[in-house]
Amino acid sequence: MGKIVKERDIPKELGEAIEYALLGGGKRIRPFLFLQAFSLFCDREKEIIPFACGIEAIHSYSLVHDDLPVMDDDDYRRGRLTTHKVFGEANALLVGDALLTLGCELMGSVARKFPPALVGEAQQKVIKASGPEGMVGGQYLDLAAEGKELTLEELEEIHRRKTGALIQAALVGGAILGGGDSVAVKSLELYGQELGLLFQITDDLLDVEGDPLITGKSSQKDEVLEKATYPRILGVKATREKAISHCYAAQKALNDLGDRANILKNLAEYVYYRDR
Ligand code: GRG
Repeated sequence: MGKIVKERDIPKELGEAIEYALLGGGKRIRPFLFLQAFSLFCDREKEIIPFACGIEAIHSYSLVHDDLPVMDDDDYRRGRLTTHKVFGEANALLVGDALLTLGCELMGSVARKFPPALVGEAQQKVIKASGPEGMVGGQYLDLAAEGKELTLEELEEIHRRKTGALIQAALVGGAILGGGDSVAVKSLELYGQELGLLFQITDDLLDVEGDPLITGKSSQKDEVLEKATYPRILGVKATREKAISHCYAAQKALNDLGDRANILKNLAEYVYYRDR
């Protein structure tokens, strides 16, 4: 991923800010999911890596913008200062714009090696999931809900869009590009839906119970911003139980794919037990 900036004619300081935001030690779960789904059906992982990097670039853009003072106003991310704290707000806005557009470019670049129709379909899934019907829409609803009481259904809709849509699209995109049939794509879609909710629930739990030295970000932020969260609506114990049921449902969705899907099944457990 380090080559993304070096290989392009990007103004030096902007390039440094992009690298700071992109290469700052995230878990890289979305590109991992994409590559795992792809490799269930095709062994040309090396050639598809730019598409996976594109997904991570889009995810990183969303974090940079989310951390801005006009949004969640966070000083720390991934164990260090947020992009706007280091490079200034205007530059962080541009870094986010750059990562989003670079992400689209990177995904499209694999059309030189894979069937362009499949690349277009997978790319459309990821872009749609990142836009107003998905992540941007979820972020909008999330900001609008600050300080309000939400029902569990309303909370779930926010997270299905904000967190779940891109996770699901990474899996579906990988399966499509790898050549998976419609039944397999559907299984991964269902797995992604459950994993996305599990991911958000554990994110909420980490905000309450996590160690900032391990998570790399401030804790108790949801309470400060008066955000509706699973622990706030259900309590911590019932939230943990809900997380377990999504973990099992995610694993069950992959049963038809057999042992080759074991890594993805194990990943659901990793998300359940994660401490960062
Ligand atoms: C600004 C359009 C726009 C969207 C922002 C992703 C997002 C929407 C906000 C991030 C806020 C947040 C904490 C969401 C909960 C789940 C989530 C996406 C956490 C961050 O993803 P990780 O844990 O991050 O995969 P790393 O650092 O590992 O890449």
